[in-house]
Amino acid sequence: MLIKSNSQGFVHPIPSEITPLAAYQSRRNMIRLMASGAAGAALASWAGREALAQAWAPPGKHTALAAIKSATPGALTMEKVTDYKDASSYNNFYEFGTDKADPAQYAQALPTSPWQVEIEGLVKKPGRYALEDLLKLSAQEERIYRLRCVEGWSMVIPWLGYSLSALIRKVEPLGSAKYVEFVTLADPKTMPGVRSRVLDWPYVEGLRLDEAMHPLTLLAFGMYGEVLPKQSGAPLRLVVPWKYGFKSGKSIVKIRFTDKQPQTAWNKAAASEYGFYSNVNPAVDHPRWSQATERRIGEDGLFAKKRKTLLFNGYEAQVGQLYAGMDLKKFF
Ligand SMILES: Nc1nc2c(c(=O)[nH]1)N[C@H]1C(S)=C(S)[C@@H](COP(=O)(O)O)O[C@H]1N2
Ligand SMILES: [Mo]
Repeated sequence: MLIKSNSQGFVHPIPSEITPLAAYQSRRNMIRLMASGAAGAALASWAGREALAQAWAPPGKHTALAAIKSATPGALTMEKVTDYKDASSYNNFYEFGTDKADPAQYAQALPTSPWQVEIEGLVKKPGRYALEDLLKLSAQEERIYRLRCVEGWSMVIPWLGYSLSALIRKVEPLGSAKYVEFVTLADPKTMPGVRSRVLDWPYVEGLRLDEAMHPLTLLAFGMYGEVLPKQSGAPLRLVVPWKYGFKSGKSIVKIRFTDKQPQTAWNKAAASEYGFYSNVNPAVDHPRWSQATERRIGEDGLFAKKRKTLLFNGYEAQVGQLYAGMDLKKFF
């Protein structure tokens, strides 16, 4: 299947799609504290501070979100944000067990400070980067993104972070770098799931370099105006909103630049079910089930309708160009 190519060529994300709802002025924000003032500086440029302040609603209260206008039909910011309670208690983080409730229960023992991320491979500036330095690298923004799991559920989460591209530029990939591999923590002492062989640990994910550089690809340190809860991938994770959730690795310890397509944990586990690209695509079924619809977490009442899944999870205008001319059934 060929995707629609965008007549305007590459389109940067429209501000309304990634509206940073300023949590900063009214709420205690660990990230800002840690970054000692570096965060938040760029927030006001997108919209008036007043509007931002009004738009922000604390976890559990979302009515004000609808006030944010969007130029894109079905745009993200018009959707109701998932309750914090649901987003932090229904998780996939197999290092802590395969049950959705396991991460919230077992991840609390994970020490997340100090934390370092090793940058290696085909870059000019490899090395160990402390979390504090990564936090300061770019202004934090709040971005409301859908997270769509391959299991058929989705959530809408206000993430805090910045475009991964800021880090990538800083470490200067060599011309030969074509892919980025993300390696996450695998510590059998603190992660009970790592003692079982459900996956080939550590959990590894990967992106093509241009996907990793895309402004929508977020290096996230927080959500809902707070530091990430441990079950959500503290102290830092990726959020790649147009791909299935498993591409968004949690608790990252290594970022490696390579010239070869990385072997990812899910691809190793079941190559016919989980390809390298894993773009959200209603037209490409998982071999064991359809991917055409999704269930929004928090909407599972008796009469809750399933939602139609959108190509690239609704971010086609922003990311479609990355895959122009590619057969998405083959490169699934
Ligand atoms: N390290 C690690 N990262 C991971 C996973 C995991 O098991 N281990 N699960 C992935 C999957 S399948 C999904 S859907 C999302 C879930 O993120 P959430 O629990 O914050 O909703 O995390 C992804 N990142
Ligand atoms: Mo997932």
